[in-house]
Amino acid sequence: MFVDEVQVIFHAGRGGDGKASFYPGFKSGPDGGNGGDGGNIYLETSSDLSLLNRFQGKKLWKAQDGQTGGKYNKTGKKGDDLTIVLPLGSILIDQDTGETIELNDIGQKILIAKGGRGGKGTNALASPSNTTPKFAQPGKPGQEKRIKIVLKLIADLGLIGLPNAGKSSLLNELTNSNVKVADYPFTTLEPNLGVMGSIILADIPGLIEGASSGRGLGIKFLKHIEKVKLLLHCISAESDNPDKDYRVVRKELTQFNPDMAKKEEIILLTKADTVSEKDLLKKQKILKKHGQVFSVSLLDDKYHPSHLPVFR
Ligand SMILES: Nc1nc2c(ncn2[C@@H]2O[C@H](COP(=O)(O)OP(=O)(O)OP(=O)(O)O)[C@@H](O)[C@H]2O)c(=O)[nH]1
Ligand SMILES: [Mg+2]
Repeated sequence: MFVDEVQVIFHAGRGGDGKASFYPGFKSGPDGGNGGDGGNIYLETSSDLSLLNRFQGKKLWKAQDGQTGGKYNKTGKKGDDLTIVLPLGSILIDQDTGETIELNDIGQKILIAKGGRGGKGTNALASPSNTTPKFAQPGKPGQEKRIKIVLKLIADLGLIGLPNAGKSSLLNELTNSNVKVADYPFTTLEPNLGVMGSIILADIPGLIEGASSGRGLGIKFLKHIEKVKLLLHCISAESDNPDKDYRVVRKELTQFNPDMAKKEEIILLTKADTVSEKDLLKKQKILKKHGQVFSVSLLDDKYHPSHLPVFR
């Protein structure tokens, strides 16, 4: 199941207590060390959209506490930080303050919960007016944040088309993605993102006739590419009727959201290596009446998608 909303608690580490102790014998001054600071919790982005799944069974995420200070003015060890990876496009809503943060950038890292300060030990607390403090400071609690995470896809380019048109193969070829590809329809069951330099590419399950009234899977995920700047409409050169393929998908798109149908689109006539040059040109010509058409193939370098301006 594709998880796009979760509730979590981020609990940073508590600061370690300061130590109350004194040098033995003749030195006798206070020697209690400070407690170590609690670990922080950081959030980092990734293009893996399935990452919210992990929060379904585990709500509470804790960073390590700092350790208590020691004798001989030894500072306690700092608690380890915890870095949690979230999908690009995660919106964080603080359930107590209402504040929202959007994680829209590749490689973005933020501090979400700060660890508590370690308490001062008797050595640090000693002053001319109190040369032998009896008590050390306790460590401070770490920040606790109750956060709702909602996933919104933020791709720049969206791959659409009938099942088996080669959408996921293109995603894998052009980006860091490694999603499942197979020679049957509905291989892709959930959206995938890939990163190409600073451009984010989205692949969604194939659309079929009747999708907008609930058939198949793709329609459920169309909302995730509502914000893309450009649609890459994939049509297989293997098809006997590319014009019909084009119209089926366009009809579903329009019925889902007429605004989406107004979006800029280019047509990719995929798997160009599977037909003769003559057949390819014929199909390209048929599709030209709908807009710009580019033949692409992952197996024939002449048609490799990396040659296309949109991917450069
Ligand atoms: N010959 C050839 N086969 C290709 C090419 N691109 C993709 N394929 C094959 O086409 C089949 C379907 O590819 P996918 O990438 O899974 O297609 P999809 O559009 O993501 O399909 P769904 O996820 O079911 O919607 C796979 O067997 C791919 O290996 C190509 O350029 N040439
Ligand atoms: Mg696919």
